[in-house]
Amino acid sequence: MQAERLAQRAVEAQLAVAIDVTFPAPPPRAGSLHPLRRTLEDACGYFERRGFAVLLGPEIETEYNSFDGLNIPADHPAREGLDSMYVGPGLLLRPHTSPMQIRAMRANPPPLAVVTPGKAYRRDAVDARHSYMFHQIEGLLVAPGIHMGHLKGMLTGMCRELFGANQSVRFRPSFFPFTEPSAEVDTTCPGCAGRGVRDNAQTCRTCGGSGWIELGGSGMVHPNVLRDAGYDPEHVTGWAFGVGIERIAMVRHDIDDIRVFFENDPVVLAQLA
Ligand code: 2U9
Repeated sequence: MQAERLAQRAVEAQLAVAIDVTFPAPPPRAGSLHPLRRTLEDACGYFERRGFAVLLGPEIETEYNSFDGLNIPADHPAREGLDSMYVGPGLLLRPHTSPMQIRAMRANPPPLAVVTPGKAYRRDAVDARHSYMFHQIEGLLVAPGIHMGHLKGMLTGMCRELFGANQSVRFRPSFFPFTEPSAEVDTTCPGCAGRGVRDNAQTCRTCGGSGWIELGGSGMVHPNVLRDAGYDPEHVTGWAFGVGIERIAMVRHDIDDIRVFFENDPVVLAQLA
């Protein structure tokens, strides 16, 4: 009898605590885009708003789309198992997103304006600045009368979208089998506005004092590439570029170790929101 009374009192005591169900609940924690996703979407958005198609493609690609169609000769070192990761005869993890642009040219007549964002894979040891898997965005514009000035203008606009309105872009002569002429693409360092030194007169840690940061490569599409894709280099010309997304995100967020992007520590990522 005693125990029953005690149990009854315990229930009554619990019920006596009025639970105000109208009390506001704690707000749900807002998530945020991963910094790589946001950089990819910012870069793609710039081109999409100017009429470029954003094309995704297979990450396992043929050797033809990865090399031959890009004027990369059969004996080129990039084709070795040292640099690329093969998953079967003539099949590999794509070393860049360029194969999707080959597919786009073979499937569509000019004029063609595409960007191809996505993962690319290279046999690299992981350290603060390299990873065997990385993200890039490549762009391709093919039409009558396209020249390097158009390329410089679009890349300058992209850098102003990504890093701020005062950015400049410069070309440095280079070589890639798939473009002629070829040029490395630099933009003024956002960390020091191109001065090379910070306000405290210290050498800028983002650019090492040069005032410029390398973003990637570019050039006029090689005639062999156009021809292989069924285009006539006598009637159309094209520009192309490729930039690394981790590189851009590291500069935008002042990060010095690429592994931050892949460890997915929510505390760290929340600071990059
Ligand atoms: C076609 C024709 C030409 C794309 C290009 C580069 C130069 C380049 C790297 C920069 C950093 C890749 O992310 S990265 O490691 N890319 O330097 N890419 S020109 O040229 C093309 C692409 C497709 C049909």
